[in-house]
Amino acid sequence: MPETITLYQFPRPGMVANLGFFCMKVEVFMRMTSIPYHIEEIFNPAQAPKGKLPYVIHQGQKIPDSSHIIEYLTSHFSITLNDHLNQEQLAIGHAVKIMLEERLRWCIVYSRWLDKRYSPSFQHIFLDLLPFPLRIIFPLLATKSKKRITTTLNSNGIGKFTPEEIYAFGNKDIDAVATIVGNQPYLLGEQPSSYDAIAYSFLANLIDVPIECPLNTFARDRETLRNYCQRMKSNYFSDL
Ligand SMILES: N[C@@H](CCC(=O)N[C@@H](CS)C(=O)NCC(=O)O)C(=O)O
Repeated sequence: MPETITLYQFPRPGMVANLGFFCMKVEVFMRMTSIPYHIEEIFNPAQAPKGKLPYVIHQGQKIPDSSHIIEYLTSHFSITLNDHLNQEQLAIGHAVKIMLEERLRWCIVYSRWLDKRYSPSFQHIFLDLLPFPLRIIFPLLATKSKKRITTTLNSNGIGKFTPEEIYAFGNKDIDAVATIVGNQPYLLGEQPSSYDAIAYSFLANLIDVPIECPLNTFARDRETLRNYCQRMKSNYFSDL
C-alpha cells in the first residue's frame, strides 16, 4: 500500500500556505515531519466527510479533522516531534491550541466574513482562488456562509459582542502567544513541536494576509511574531 498521504484542502493563495488555518496546520505538520503527501484542491467543504476541510486519504482510509489527522500520522509514521516536551510544555501547548482553535479562530472568521470593513478584502482574495464556474456563484455561496457563521457566532456567544470587543478578545490571544514565544525560536523552546504547526498557521494568516483588520495589524506590529513566522516559513515553506 502506498505511504503517500493525499491532503484535501482549499487551493493555495500566493501569500500564505492556506487561508484555512486547519488545512495549513496539517500541511505544516507534514512538512515538519517529512511525511510524503500530495495535495488535492477542493473548493467545497460540503464534499468532505464531516463537511469541513482538511481531510486526508491514506491507504484508502478517509480521515477528517486536523487534530485526528495529526494523531493518526504521529502513530502511523512513529513521529517523535513532541517527545522532548515535558508535562508542563504539553499542557501549555494544549492550552494554546484550544485558545487559537476555539476562540481566536472565531474572531478571525468574524473579521473575514461579517465585518463589512474588512470582509471585502478577504473575500476578494478568496474569490481569486475559485475556478471560473464557482466565481459566478460566489455571491450566493458567500451569503450562505455568512448566514451559517452568524448562527455559529451567536450560539457560541462571540457574536453577541461589538466588533471592538471581539477584536480585543482576539488581541489578548495573540498577545498571549507572543509572550509564550518570547525570544525562543519555537513556541515551546529551542526545538519545534506539533504546536508550532498550529501557532504558525494562525499567525501567518494574520501577518501575511494583506487585510488591515485590527487583529492582523496587532499581530504584524509584534516583532517577536513576525520573526517567528519568518523562521517557520524559511524552515518549512521557503517555496512560498
Ligand atoms: N475541527 C476541524 C475544523 C475544520 C474547519 O473548521 N475547517 C474550515 C476550513 S480550515 C472549514 O471547513 N470551513 C468551512 C465550513 O465550516 O463550512 C479541524 O480541526 O479540522
